[in-house]
Amino acid sequence: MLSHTGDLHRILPSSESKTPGYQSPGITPIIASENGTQIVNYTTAVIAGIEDDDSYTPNPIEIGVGQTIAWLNGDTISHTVTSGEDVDPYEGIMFDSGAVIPSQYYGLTFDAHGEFDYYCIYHPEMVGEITVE
Ligand SMILES: [Cu+2]
Repeated sequence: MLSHTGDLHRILPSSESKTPGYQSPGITPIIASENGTQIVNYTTAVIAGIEDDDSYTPNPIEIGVGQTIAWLNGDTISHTVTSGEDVDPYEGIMFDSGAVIPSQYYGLTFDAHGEFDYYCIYHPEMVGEITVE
């Protein structure tokens, strides 16, 4: 569903420049915005693997306007967080993480109300939904 009208910012995890490695559950990731500002208030979601609508947990993800979601790839293979769905000609237009490798984070901040479907380009059966209240 394309009901989004506001700005959407891609958040770059600061760990992108470091050697990827396993992060134990409970370790707080450092998520930084494009201008380098550290995001301290975010909701963590997990990319669990190829599990249909349980692939991303929680599902749906419910957040408020202005809040950030940080997806952690908890699987052993790469996945994406891509707007839309497999047959949608607009897929990936609003956001597209590219390959998120295992143990790495991808973050997005949502500045407007809306409902957003997303999926994994590599495994289109992996689907999730974001609700911004
Ligand atoms: Cu995938």
